[in-house]
Amino acid sequence: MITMKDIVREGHPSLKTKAEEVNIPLQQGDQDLLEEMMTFLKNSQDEEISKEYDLRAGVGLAAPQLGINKRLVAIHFEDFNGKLYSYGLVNPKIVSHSVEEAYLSSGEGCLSVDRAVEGYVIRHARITVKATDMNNNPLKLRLKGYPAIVFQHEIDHLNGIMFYDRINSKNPFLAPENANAID
Ligand code: LHY
Ligand code: NI
Repeated sequence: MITMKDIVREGHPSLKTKAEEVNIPLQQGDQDLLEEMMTFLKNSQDEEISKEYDLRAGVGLAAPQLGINKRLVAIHFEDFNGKLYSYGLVNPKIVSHSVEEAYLSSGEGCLSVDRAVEGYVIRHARITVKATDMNNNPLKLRLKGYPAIVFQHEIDHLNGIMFYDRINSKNPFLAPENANAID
């Protein structure tokens, strides 16, 4: 079972490395890894299990956060309307995005970052993502709002990009004119 000790922290090279494409159909080991990553997220959101194993709640996890240099992402959360987003993604790619930008007004955190970093993380407001799912089927998703932010945060990990790389270093709370706040 994946716990916090398996998650690498800032300073680990895999957080700064572009991850490798994964072969389709998935090898058993890659499929098992995605399942484990999904289970971690579900456990982290379970009041009892998270307390027992001291898990920090998470909605997304990328393989490089386990020190594994592969383009695999797990996502599991309900949006503000109660719609479930639960996906194991293989080789996810943003194939198009809006010109409009967006940021979470409360900022972002990361399971690999043990400190608060304040500021607006400027991202695309809307994205279209193509990926392969855990059952080797092609997947195409159009996302906006909070889900679009989470997917971009996780896909960034596959490219060695951390959320604070997208905060304006001179003025962390500077929002571009074409950027909307998400509450
Ligand atoms: N997980 C964060 C989490 O709290 C992802 C996140 C956080 C996304 C805040 C958007 C806003 O689940 C990770 O750091 N995974 O990489
Ligand atoms: Ni992260």
